Amino acid sequence: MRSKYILICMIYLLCFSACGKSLQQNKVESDEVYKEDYIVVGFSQLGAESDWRSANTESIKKSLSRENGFELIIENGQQKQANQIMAIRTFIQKEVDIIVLAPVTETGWDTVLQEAKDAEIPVIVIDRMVDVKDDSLYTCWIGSDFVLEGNKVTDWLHNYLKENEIELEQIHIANIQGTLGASAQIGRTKALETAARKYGWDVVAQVSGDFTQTKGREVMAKLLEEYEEINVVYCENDNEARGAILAIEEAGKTAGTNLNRGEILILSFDGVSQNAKELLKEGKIGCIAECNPDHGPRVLEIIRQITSGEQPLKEYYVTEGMLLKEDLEE
Ligand code: GZL
Repeated sequence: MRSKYILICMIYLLCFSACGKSLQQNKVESDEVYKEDYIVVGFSQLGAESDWRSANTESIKKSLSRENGFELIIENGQQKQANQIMAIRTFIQKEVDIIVLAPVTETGWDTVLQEAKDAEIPVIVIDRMVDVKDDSLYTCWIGSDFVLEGNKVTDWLHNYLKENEIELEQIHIANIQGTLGASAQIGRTKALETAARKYGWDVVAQVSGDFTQTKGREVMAKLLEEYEEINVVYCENDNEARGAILAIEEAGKTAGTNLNRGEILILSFDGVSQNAKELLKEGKIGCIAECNPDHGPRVLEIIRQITSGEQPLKEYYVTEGMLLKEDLEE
């Protein structure tokens, strides 16, 4: 009886160790397969402050998917550069294959991008630009021409004033800016300032709305208290525009396109959310310069180039248009 018991135990132990080994082996193999078969990308996204940002994140997630051969690690910087720098350092420690960076502002990246370069990890910058001394610190950039976006809006305003025979002295512009130091804010503000000098427009105030609806509403409420005469608001994204319209209506005024009837003309950027398109259709926003969030496909193409040893171009501009009420009605 005892020998039979010992035999059963031996058989059990043999089975267990064989099984255990193969499980362990599978785990090692699966880890190796996991690591070898996927391109590991660390994506430092600046935040989730706007509809545009959410669409941008979704575009990257869709392109850098498991099905396409990627393991994507996303870190949300909550609009703080320190968080993004920490994320990049974590990606370096994890020895990711590629870093994608959507920088909150242009300056302050030299040191951490040098660390990525020393670790031989290519960095693809998307959306806003980085302002670094040595542009070999990043492989390439994909984004928009923010001054051109601003020029489209100021051209539209200039034509609107002409067509409606509105005198120069009649308009008083408030500029609700984006996050100060962000390429989108720098470019869009520059376009307004250039046009204001060229046409002699009165810009009564420039205040940052940080690209959010909450801040846009807060800033607009304060501006209305301080400047009764404001009748044009140049918002640097749709979320700020939505906030500004709420504040205008809470102050008993009307956002619209008939300045001669005392309405306040809202100008904006992005054109991503359905809500912004509705406001445009209703005439609460006069025009929206499109800002294309769909960077995923281009990033995918660039990573394919990098991993096959090709050198991508240094800059890629996404295509963008203008959203007008008449287009949406069609
Ligand atoms: C523009 C992008 C801006 C959007 C805002 O490319 O950086 O940041 O216009 C977003 O909506 O917050």
